[in-house]
Formats: sequence, C-alpha cells, structure tokens
Amino acid sequence: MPRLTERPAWQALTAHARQLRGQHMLQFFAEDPARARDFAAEAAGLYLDFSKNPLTRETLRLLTTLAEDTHVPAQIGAMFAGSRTNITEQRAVLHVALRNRSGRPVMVDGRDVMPEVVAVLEQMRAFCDGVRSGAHSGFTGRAYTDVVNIGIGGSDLGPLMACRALAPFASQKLRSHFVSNVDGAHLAGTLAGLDPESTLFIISSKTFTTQETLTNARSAREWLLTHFQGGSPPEAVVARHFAAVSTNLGATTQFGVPPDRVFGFWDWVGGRYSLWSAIGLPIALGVGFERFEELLAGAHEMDEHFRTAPLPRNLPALLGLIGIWHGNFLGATTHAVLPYAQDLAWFPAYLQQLDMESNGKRVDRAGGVVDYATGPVIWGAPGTNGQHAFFQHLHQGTQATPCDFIVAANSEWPLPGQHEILLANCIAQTEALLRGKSTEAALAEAKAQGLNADTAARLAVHRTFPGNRPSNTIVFDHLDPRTLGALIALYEHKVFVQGAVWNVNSFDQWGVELGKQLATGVLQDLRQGRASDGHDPSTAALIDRIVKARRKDP
Ligand code: G6Q
Repeated sequence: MPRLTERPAWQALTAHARQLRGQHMLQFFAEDPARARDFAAEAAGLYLDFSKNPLTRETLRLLTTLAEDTHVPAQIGAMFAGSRTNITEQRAVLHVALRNRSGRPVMVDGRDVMPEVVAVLEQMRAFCDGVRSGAHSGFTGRAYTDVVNIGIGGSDLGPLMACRALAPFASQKLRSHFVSNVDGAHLAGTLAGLDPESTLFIISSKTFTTQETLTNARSAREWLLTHFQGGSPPEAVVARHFAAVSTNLGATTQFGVPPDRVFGFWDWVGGRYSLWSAIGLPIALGVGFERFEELLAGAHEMDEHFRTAPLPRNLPALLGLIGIWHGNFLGATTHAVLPYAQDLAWFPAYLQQLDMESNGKRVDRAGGVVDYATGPVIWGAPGTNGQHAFFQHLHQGTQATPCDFIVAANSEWPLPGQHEILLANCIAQTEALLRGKSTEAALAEAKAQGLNADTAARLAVHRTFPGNRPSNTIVFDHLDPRTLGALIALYEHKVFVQGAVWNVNSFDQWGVELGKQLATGVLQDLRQGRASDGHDPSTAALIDRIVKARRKDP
C-alpha cells in the first residue's frame, strides 16, 4: 500500500491547495450563489455552516475521495461492530454501546455487552433516585447536599464539562464539585465550604491506581473521619459517604466502598470517552437520571447519523476532513474552539483532551513514523471573553487559525435580552474573519472620524484586516442534555475520522502512561532530600534547589 502522502488522493489535494492559494473566500461566494446553502449540513439538532472555509466543491470531492481511499466508512463500521480498533491495547472501542438506544445487540468477542450496560445504568438510576429523594443519606441521616467527584483526566473532564454545561437543569439541592489536581489547594479549597455530614464523594478511576486520585481520596477520607472521630465506626462512615466508579473492583473494596456503591465499566471504554458510562454519575446526580438518558439519546442520534449518512453530508466526517484540509494542506497547526456559551466554558479543555490525547500521535498503526502532520493543538475559551483577549491574533496575526464557533439560538437563563447581544457578537465575528476590512475602508473610516489625511493614512494600514480567515459555525436551538450529547458525539467522531485518515491509533495514550510512571523516582529524591544518580544535570539541579528551598520552609 503506498504511503498516505504518496496516494493519488493526497497528491491531488496538494496540487489543488496550490491552485487555490491566494484566492479569497468572498470570491468563492460570488462565483457560487448556492454556497451558503450547500456548504451547510444538519443532524441531531446541530446545524453546521462550513461555508466560511477556503475550499470549493472540488476540495470537498477530493477530501471525500481521500476518506474513501483510506477506508473511513469501513473503519466506522468496524468500530460499531466491536472490532479491536485499539490495536496497541487489543481492545474494542465501544463508547457508542454505552448510549445505544436502538435495542440492537453490540458484540464483543461474540458476546452481547448490552445487558451489562443496561444493568449498570439501572444501578445508576436507583442510586441517583435514592440520593436525590433523600432515601440515601449520610451517616447521621442528613440528606446529601454536595457531591465531590475525585478523578483526573478522562475521569474528571467529561463529567465536569457536562455538569457545568447543564447547570440550568441541575438540582439546586445537590451541588457538584470536581477535584482532580494533587495540589492540595484543589481538595482543601473545595472541602473548606463543605459539611462532612452531607457530603458524598465519588472516587472515579478506571484503574483505581492513579496517584493523584488515590491521594485525594485518602485525604478526603481522613477529612471525613476526623469529623466523625469518637465512637463512629470508620467503615460505616466511609460506606455512607463514598461511592466509586472503576473497573478495579478489588481496589474499591479495599478502600472501603461497599459493593452496592461501586459502579463498574469496561476496558472497551477509553477514559476520555467514558462520560457515557458510570463515570457520568455526577452528571446523572446533578440533572437527574432522565436527563442523563436524554444526553445518551442525543449522542446516539449523532451515532446513527455518523454510521449511516454519506460522507459529503456526514457532520463528523465534514468536520474531520475540513480539519485535515487545514492541517495537512494549508499548514494550520492549531484549531480554536470558541463556544459562545458560558455554560460551555469547560468545552475547549474537554476537547483538548479528546482530540490531543487521541490524535497527538507520531507513529501510524503499522509502527512507522508518519511524514505528515496529525492532530493540531486545540485551544479556546468562551466568547465574548475571547474577543477581548486573543481574537486580535485571529484577525490580524500572521497565521490563519481555523475556528469553530458554537452557539445556542436560545438561552436557558432568565436574561433573554442579553442573549441577543451574545448571538450578534458570535455571528459578527465569523463575518469579520471572512470579510476583513480593506485599507481603503479603514482610511475612509479614519477620515470620517475627523483624523487628518496624514494620520488617517498612517493608521489605515494598522486598521486593515486581511479577512479570508476560516471558521465553522455550529448552531442549535437550546443547550439542553440531548443537544449536548449530540455535540460531544460530533467531536468524538470527528476525531475518529481524522485518526482513520491519518492511520493512527486514536484510542491509546502512552504519553499519559509515561506521566503515571515518571514521578515516582523524583518523589523518592525529594523525600530523601537529594537528587539521586542518573538524572540529567538540569533535573538534578532542580531537585536540589527545591530541596534547599523546602528546608527553609518552617
Ligand atoms: C484518558 C486517559 C487519562 C485517564 C486518567 C485517569 O483517556 O487514559 O486521562 O482518564 O489518567 O485514569 P483513571 O481513570 O484510571 O484514574
């Protein structure tokens, strides 16, 4: 099989990019009156406008050929069919089974996993109903008022992002908190405002070996037991104030979590794809189990679209292929995610993990080092705040950064007038990035402001915007559980499509595993008060410098 970059479809795209260089998107709109209509697609309540990208109908045709040539449709089918898509860990990739509402079986090694999936969902439903109704209570019989999720990475970012995104739907009686960092500031700062008698901890860890999570969990247990000391049996207290989500049931029992409060999941669920499993328990507790099911249903609707829609109308495929166009043929190295929604404040960080951990890979599935760019740097922040910060770079910097603008037409909050302002800013930014402002227009504007001809001419060049800057816009009616489910699934599958074309394994994360191993030796050095042999000189000097500084600290 020829290398990816040597394939005719790749080479055709390279030549095509050369032809399009220097052309302005406004020209594409002028030449193709149906562009705005045809360069948009809709599924599962999400409307995607991709017309403000520097591409033509021919580009889309060539990108689709590339996807077909790299067997993207077959790879999609294989994932849904339970193949061992994660080849380095020999695991199926079946987060789609967790939200499978179709009644169809999902087979792994000849066995239908759906009965187990449904059983854990039912266990979650019973627990959520018990906590929310007050039937499950703390050791002294007080209803829980606060849920603290202790987890990190995939066991934190998904539920955190979704809980914040669905804040308008959350119970006022049950607040959710997320502690991930081993920096004591995170746990101590969170616990400072809480009452141990009405606090429920969820330890979320697929492996139940992650240093940060177990350290925070032990400290939380100590905080709890310190409050209850004097007569109360510690096991009984822990049993009423802890639940756990893990695949390591032996370790959760050892920690003291009773089996009926342990929620299992499976090795075919990757950490960053796990919010649909019991890792989503904080979401279900916050918004109620029915709404959690709506989240699953929205994701399932997107799954069905992804599985069946032809590539040119397939939203995740379009987003993925457009990203490949930017990264591999136009030279973009980063991608901005700009939700015009304060409730989606954690969405860029969530996508950062989803995308960068999945496709931040330099070796293809056959073990060869790739000679093309894979996953870009993902970054972003909610609008309109970003406009007052980094948008300067988007408009007038030397690089054209592809952006995704994400916005709901309606607000869930009781200040409807403000939402129009938010919407206007979002739409205006995409227009400004497209159109820019010519030097002549800037000059006329400066003169109209009363500046003299010299000053106006001097400033006009600084006030010029090249335009022709790319963006996608994703619009939906409401940011509700169903839509959020579809939105997350859209990006999960976008990442899948890109990994499939780049021929990388999007479902392992050896970079994270390295982090899990590395700190052990340095920790020993810090504890023994000097750098041991074997470090490079810089690391040894850093360890010694920190040891010295800590000795001064009383
Ligand atoms: C996600 C990664 C990683 C993982 C965390 C937490 O895909 O594997 O972010 O989720 O390292 O791992 P545990 O859930 O095992 O504690």
